[in-house]
Amino acid sequence: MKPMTKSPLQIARAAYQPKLPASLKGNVVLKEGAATESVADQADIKALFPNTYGMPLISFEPGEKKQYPAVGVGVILSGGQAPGGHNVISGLFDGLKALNPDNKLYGFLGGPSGLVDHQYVELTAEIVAEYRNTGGFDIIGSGRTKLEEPAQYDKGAEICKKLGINAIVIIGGDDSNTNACVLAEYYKQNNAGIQVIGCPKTIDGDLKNEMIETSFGFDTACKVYSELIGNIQRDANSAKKYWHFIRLMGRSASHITLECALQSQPNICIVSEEVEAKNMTLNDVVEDIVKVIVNRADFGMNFGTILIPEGLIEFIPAMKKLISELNDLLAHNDDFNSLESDDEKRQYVKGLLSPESSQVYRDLPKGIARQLTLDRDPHGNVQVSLIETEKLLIEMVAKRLALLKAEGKYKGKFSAINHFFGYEGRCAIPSNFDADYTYSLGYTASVLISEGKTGYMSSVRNLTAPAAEWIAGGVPITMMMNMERRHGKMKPVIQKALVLLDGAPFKHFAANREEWANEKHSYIYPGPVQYYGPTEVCDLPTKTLMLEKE
Ligand code: FBP
Repeated sequence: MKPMTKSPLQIARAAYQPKLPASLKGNVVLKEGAATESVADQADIKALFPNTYGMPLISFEPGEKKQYPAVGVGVILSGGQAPGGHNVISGLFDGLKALNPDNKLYGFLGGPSGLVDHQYVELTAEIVAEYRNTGGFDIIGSGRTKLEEPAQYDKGAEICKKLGINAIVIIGGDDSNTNACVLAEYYKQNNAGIQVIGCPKTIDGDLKNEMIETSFGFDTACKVYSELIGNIQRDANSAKKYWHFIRLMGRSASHITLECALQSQPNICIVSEEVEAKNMTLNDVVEDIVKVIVNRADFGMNFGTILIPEGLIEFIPAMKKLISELNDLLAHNDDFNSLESDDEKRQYVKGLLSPESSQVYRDLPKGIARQLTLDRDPHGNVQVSLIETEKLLIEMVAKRLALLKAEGKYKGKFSAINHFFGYEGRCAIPSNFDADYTYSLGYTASVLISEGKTGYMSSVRNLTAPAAEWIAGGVPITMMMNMERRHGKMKPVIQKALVLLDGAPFKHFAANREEWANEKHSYIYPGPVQYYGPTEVCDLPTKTLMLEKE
C-alpha cells in the first residue's frame, strides 16, 4: 500500500466547491444604501475617522460585466485560529482572478507583524489549492501583534509600494478589525493609495451585530465541542458515576458555551453575562451548582455535565475588579518580572492590591491565584484560557458538598472530572456552513477591493437561508464602533457582542434549563460534523443563529 499523505476526507474536501450567493456568481453590480452612523459616541468617532465615517452600506446584485484595473492585494490572518480562514483566502483569490486575471495576492506571514517586518509570500493557484476547505491558518500563519503605531503603518505602506499592493485584507476579530479601521483611515488621510478591508473571524462569536450575523469559525468550533460534550454525556449516562466539569473557550462572551448547551442539553450551563447581571459571587455560582447536584443525588443520579464559559472569572464582579487591578499592576512591571519564586510574586502582589481585592486574591487557591498573574496577551488582557476555572469550581463544590454531607443534607457520592475544550475545535475542517460562508466573505472582499472601497468589513447576511439567497456586500467598520476605556484611555473600538439575556438563544435555554437539570433523559448527542448527506444533517447553521432569526 502506498503511504498516505492525506486522509480520504481531506482528499474529498479538497474537491468541494463552496457555495456562493447568487449575486456573486456572475457579473456583480454594487448598490449603495443610506449613509451610516456609529452605534454610539457619533461625534467622537466622526472626529477620529473624518475620511471613513458615515459611508453607505453596500450590497451586491447581479449586473453588467465590468472591466476592473489589475490590483495587488495583501492578506493577513490575525489572532486565534478559526475554521474557514483558508477559505476566506481561496474565495479572495478566486474572486480576484475572476475580476481580472492579472490581479495578484500576497500573504503576510505570521499575522500583522508580517506586514510591518516585510515577511510575505505570493499566493499562487498551486499554494491555494493545497489549502481549500481545510482548517487552520497555516497557509500563512497568524499572530497577535497589534497594529497601532503610525511607524508600523508606514512600514506597511513601504512594502505595499514595493510589491504594488493596493489593498490589504485583515481577517480578524473585534480588536483586529478595529485596527483595520484605524489603518484604513490613516492610509486614506495620507493618500497612501492602500485600501483596507476587514473580515469577521473568531470562534468566540462575539463579533456580530445588525449587519454581521455571525463571525466565521463559531459554527464549526461549537459543533466539534458539542460532539465531545454529547460523547461525554453518553459516558456519564452509561457509567453513572462522574460529574464532568467542562470549560469551553471564548475569551469573554459565553456564546460558545450557550450554543453548546443548546446543542447538547447539559444538566448545568453557566452563562457569564447572567452571573454579572445578577451580581453573583463565586460562592453563589457554587451554590447553584450544588443545588442541582444534591437534587439529582436524591434521585440516585450521581452524575452529570456542567458547561463553564472560559471568561466566567472576569464576569464575577469581585474577580473582575481583582483582574483589572492586576492588569494595571503587572503591565510592564520589571520589579514583578524580576522576582523568581511564586511565593515572592504572591507577597508582592498582595501588598499592592486594594484591601478588597487583596482579600479575594488571598481566598483563591494558590494555583488559580498564580494563573491570574501569568503573562498578559498583546492587548494587555489576562489569558483566560490558562485559568483553570473548572478545577476551581470542582474544589469549591466538593468542599460545600462535604459540609452538606456532614449536616446530613446530601447523601450522594461526588466524583468529578475536569475538561477544557478550546484548541480541539479551532482548526477543525470547516463545516459546510463555514466553508461556504468564508469563501463568500473572501469573494465579497475581492469585489469591495476592485470597486475601490476602504474601511469596510466584508459582510454576508441572510445566513439561515440557502447560500444562493445570501446577501453579500460591505459594512463601514466605523458603523460598529463606540468609545471604550482601555488601559485608562478612551479608545474607539468595535463593540463586542455579549450574550443578550433578552435574546432568543438565552431565553430558550432559560426556559428549558430546569428540565435539563433534573430529567433523566434530556441529553442530546449531536455526533460529529457531517460533510456529505442530507441537508438537515450537513448544512444547518448554529442554533444561536436560527433562534436569533426566528
Ligand atoms: P480571537 O478572538 O483572536 O479569535 O481568539 C479567540 C480565542 O480562541 C479565545 O477563545 C481564547 O481565549 C484565545 O483565543 C486563546 O488565545 P491563544 O490562541 O493566544 O492561546
